Amino acid sequence: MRIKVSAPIVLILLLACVLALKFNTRLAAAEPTTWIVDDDGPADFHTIQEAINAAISGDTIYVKAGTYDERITIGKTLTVVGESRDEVVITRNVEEIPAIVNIEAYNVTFSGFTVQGNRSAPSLGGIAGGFNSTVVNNKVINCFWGLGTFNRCNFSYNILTNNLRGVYMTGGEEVFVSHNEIYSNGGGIYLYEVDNAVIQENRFYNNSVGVGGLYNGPGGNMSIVENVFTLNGAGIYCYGNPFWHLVVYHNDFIDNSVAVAEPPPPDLYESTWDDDYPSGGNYWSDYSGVDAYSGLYQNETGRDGIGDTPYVIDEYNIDRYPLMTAYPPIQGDVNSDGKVRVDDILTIALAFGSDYGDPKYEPILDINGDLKIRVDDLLTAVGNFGKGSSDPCQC
Ligand SMILES: [Ca+2]
Ligand SMILES: [Ca+2]
Ligand SMILES: [Ca+2]
Repeated sequence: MRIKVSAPIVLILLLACVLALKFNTRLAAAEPTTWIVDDDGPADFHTIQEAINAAISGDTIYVKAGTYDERITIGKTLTVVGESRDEVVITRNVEEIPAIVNIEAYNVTFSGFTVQGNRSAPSLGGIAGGFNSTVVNNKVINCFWGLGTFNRCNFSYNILTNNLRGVYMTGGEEVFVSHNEIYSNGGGIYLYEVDNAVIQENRFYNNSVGVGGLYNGPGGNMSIVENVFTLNGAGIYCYGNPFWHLVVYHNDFIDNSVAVAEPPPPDLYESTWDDDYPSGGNYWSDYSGVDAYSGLYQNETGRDGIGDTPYVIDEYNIDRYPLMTAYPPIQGDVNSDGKVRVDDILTIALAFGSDYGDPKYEPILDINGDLKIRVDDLLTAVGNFGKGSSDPCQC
């Protein structure tokens, strides 16, 4: 029997074959594609969202310099990268909920953009959402809030400025915020009911509040370490219900109107404002104590760079080992004036040859901590000669 095949069926079969081939080629290649976006030049696409729509998970979207007036939703695991943080601008003037850039997938990397909003549009967020996302090297300006509501995410090396709130998180967990420049915002970082956040090595200056909220979930930890808080209304502003466990050390609090506003009341877990001895606590520019003694109880002979009396925020919140100079101290700055000069070197030289227990021995002169003042200590100080400034704020 002869089978009759009509022309339309042949066409459909052919089309199916072509599509299958194309699909298989893409699958077989398994090579991630990089899609180029440019607003005004030759490129695969002229809007970022079109490129995202065309991409599959694993692809990269590379966005060239330009201004992109669009709301973006990233619903796939993509690397979305701008050519230059200052020259690739995503901007919206109208209210977008929740944000201009919305990350809705896992493991997205978003990097190299300026995201600019309009603070008069209520609730306009900068970059929102995400799980296990990496949001690095972006600049978020003039938004109602800059970065928000992330879980298990890494925010690093971003600039957040002129936002009502720089980082605004509610209900997230395992958040790592580091090396960001956070200035001239209403609130630098506001966290509500966030479990296990680490806020490390950021610089907060000229904000109404550096870090605020801190209304942790049950069992949560909040670590605030190695940050610099300068000229904020309040460095840390704690309010709401009691914390669970707040750990704050090796930060510099310099010339804020108040270093810590509304410190936490006592609760199940006490707040910790230092990292024990000799690691120490924080540098407080309004600390008025002196450094003449050393040791766990600050009653042993010799200076150690730690104030001999605690820095008392209130009766429940005490830094037992306040630092005499901004963190990290410069090795060799033995008179704790924030710089290494001739007087420091001379002081070490005068104690040269002494051992722990000798009248001339002081822990602060023993730079390598081997309980003796020798040539290696002197050489380290000489190596740092000239370092440091009389101005602690180099913003
Ligand atoms: Ca001391
Ligand atoms: Ca010095
Ligand atoms: Ca030594």
